Amino acid sequence: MLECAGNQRSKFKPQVYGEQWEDGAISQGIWEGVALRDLFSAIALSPSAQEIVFEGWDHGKDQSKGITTSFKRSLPLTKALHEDTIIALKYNNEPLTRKHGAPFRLIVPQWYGMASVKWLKSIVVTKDNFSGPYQTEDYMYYPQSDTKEGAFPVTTVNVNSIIQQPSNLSVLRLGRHTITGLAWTGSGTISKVQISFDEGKTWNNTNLSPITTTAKYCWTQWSYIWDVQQRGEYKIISKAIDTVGNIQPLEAFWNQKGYGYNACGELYVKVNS
Ligand SMILES: Nc1nc2c(c(=O)[nH]1)N[C@H]1C(S)=C(S)[C@@H](COP(=O)(O)O)O[C@H]1N2
Ligand SMILES: [Mo]
Repeated sequence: MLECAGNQRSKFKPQVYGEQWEDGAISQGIWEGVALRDLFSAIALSPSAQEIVFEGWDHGKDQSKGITTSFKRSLPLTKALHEDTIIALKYNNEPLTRKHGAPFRLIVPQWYGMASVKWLKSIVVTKDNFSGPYQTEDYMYYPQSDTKEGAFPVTTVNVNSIIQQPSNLSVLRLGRHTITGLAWTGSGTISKVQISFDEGKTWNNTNLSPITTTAKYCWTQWSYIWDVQQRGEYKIISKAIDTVGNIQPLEAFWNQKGYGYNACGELYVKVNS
């Protein structure tokens, strides 16, 4: 699973500037390649090594500074040498295409998409903390609206869920309906998804699709059979909980650049005949 840190940005209140993503800045597929850890086992890393810096081939002019910059980000050694941090060569059992980052792409499980640098040009080990703009200006949470106070970097994917079916604002008949959706997290796996029909006062457990041992870092599909016997307008909300104990909040953590939105999924339906 690969999710842009700006996914669902359009839902922040107050609204924030930037690409107005709804639910769609997320994808899932099979990434295959060489573990960085294996690459580096063939090379002796200096004990003073701190971080590994990854640079993509894409570049452009930074309007405000008038200089050419490339997409470049670092990972701390622990994350870079995680067993599933890979240099991907294949996607969904086929050679990586240009769109997906060919010829080589870093894939960093459990972190938001910005960490998975496409079109790799260089990999450099440093003894310092790298501080390029894509990890000190962008991809930072700024909790205040007009200052940089309290800033911290965007890393791990937040626990999250959305409702996929029925679609928002649809009109349903009385009787049984299957409510379905997805849940995902960057910490452990999803342990529970619950839905509420009363703004979160009471919660009902949903059925989770079984977690396979072969596929890691996937979203979980969930479903709930809803037998509705009363006409009316309903607001349905979904809440995911992961094995590390993270609980999806009713309200997202507001930040200036609109990263990491993870308020409970919500859906409005009308039941009328
Ligand atoms: N070289 C390079 N890699 C990059 C980016 C970029 O602009 N340049 N964008 C990042 C961001 S913000 C995201 S969300 C993902 C998007 O991956 P996708 O294009 O495969 O969906 O790529 C990441 N890797
Ligand atoms: Mo992104």
